[in-house]
Amino acid sequence: MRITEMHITPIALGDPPLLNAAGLHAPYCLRTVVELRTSDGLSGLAEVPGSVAVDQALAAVREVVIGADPRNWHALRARLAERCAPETSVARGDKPWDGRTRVQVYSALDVACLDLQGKAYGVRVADLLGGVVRERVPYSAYLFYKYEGAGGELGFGTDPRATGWAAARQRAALDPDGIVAQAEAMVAEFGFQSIKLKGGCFEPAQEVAAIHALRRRFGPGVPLRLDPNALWTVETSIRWGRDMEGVLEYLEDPCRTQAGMAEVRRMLKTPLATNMCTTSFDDLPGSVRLGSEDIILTDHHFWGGLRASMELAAHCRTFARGVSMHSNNHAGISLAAMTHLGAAMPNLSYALDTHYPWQWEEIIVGGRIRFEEGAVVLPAGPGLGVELDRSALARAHAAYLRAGLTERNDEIEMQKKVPGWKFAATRW
Ligand code: GKR
Ligand code: MG
Repeated sequence: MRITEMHITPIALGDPPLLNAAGLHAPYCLRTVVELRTSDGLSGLAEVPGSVAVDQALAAVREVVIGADPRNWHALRARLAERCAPETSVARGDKPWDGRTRVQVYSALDVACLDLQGKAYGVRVADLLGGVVRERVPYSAYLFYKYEGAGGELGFGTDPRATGWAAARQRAALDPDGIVAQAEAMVAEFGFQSIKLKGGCFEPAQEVAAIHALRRRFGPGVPLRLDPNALWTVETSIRWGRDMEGVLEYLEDPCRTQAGMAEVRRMLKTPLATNMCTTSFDDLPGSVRLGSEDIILTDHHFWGGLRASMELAAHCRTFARGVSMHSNNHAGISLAAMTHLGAAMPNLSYALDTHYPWQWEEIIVGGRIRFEEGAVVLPAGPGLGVELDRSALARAHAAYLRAGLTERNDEIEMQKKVPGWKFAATRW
């Protein structure tokens, strides 16, 4: 079997004005869909966070990919390394999301090749990752402070006909009551059994008050997490971490650097998780030496693919760390890939993050993937078990061309609401 075609399609999906440490989400989030086709007529899919830089990095390896055997990942990866070595964590940047592009090339090709292999052998991607340990993969509700509006072509007005979660997706949520109302709507619609709040947007006191309000509303049976995306100092992290002791399942990236996290970890009983301080294999020795976190949040888009995330899970087992998953905005191909990974990871210890409920469009046949009691049932396969809806893909690509965005830039979006607003790597 040989790869004969590689298609790179940038798309834009509507996204509400969600706040985070770096500013505000634009009306559209960008993704890139990669499709590999083979000599025997198979199609393998992958989805990665989109930007012109990622698309260019993918296009730059096309001649290495064409002609490769998708069943031999080691051979393809070695050839990719000659052409485009993956960045180390130094290139990640200090924004909440990972700024690297070449790591995403590895991720896209790893996932698309696994999809092809699964289709060729008639098995699921999770089977290829070592076998299915759970058929239902639990996800967490992911709450955001937000301005009014739903983004994309739904615009920024409130649609009075919207009910339930659709209405909550449009309503502003800027205070603890708004966050509790958002959680109620999201939990009612999707059945999530744990809740994460995206922090780093307001004074710690306000975000911690929202966590206590969630605890009062949902009780100790619903695990809670807060993620200030490293905007707090070590002192602030200890001060507010103590205030939430016994309330949080984990505190995610309260501050910057492994050394900072290790200091906070020594002073708190609450476990710490990260997708900002330990973000690639070159970070692992420091993580172990310093003891910077209890839980590493993998993300196959940034760790180099599903197989690399399984390697990370083995590392976490060896060093008695928990493992779970980070997310950025995404569509169904990524959700399917995350679900296969979650289904195959023996030591998955927490419900996975997902931004999926914030979107409403889809590019796969059958439309939106459903959550049952907060979990996604492993797609039946073969491969990832999802197929491209080519007209939906064409619509999302047309939206990309209309939107005119070349990369994610939350600072510029925030300045449209708050003139002069500037990102600060540490704020409180
Ligand atoms: O979507 O605004 C967002 C998040 O802040 C995202 O960019 C982060 O990468 O979800 C992420 C996280 O857990 O840090
Ligand atoms: Mg995070």
